[in-house]
Amino acid sequence: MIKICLLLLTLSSFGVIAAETTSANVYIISPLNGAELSSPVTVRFGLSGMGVAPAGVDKPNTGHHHLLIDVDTLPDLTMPVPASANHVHFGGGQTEVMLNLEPGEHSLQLLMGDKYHIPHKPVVLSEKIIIQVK
Ligand SMILES: [Cu+2]
Repeated sequence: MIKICLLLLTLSSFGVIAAETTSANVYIISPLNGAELSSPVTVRFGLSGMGVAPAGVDKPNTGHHHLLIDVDTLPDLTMPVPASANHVHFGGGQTEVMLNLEPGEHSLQLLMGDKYHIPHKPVVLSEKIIIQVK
């Protein structure tokens, strides 16, 4: 009996470890890195390993997208993502946006945040892409 309990304990602790280390992945489906396009630009958000839920909704392993536009320095990842023209929240659970961008080079990067807009631990951050707007 003790052995069975130990086995169950071991299995459940493995379960917890697996859940914590399963890394979610956020990425920009389109546009592609290096794309040259005209404004408005439709940006589509991709996510695997976790779900999208609106801000304020308490559901495990979910979050909502934040689009960082022309952000060189990441915000403090222990605090709610700031809200500005360069830090756009999709607290409704949206997975795409149409952006009006000035001609020139722009960077785009996605950052997931939890129900309080705080980045997850470990952080779920996309690669930064660079696009050219004509
Ligand atoms: Cu947010």
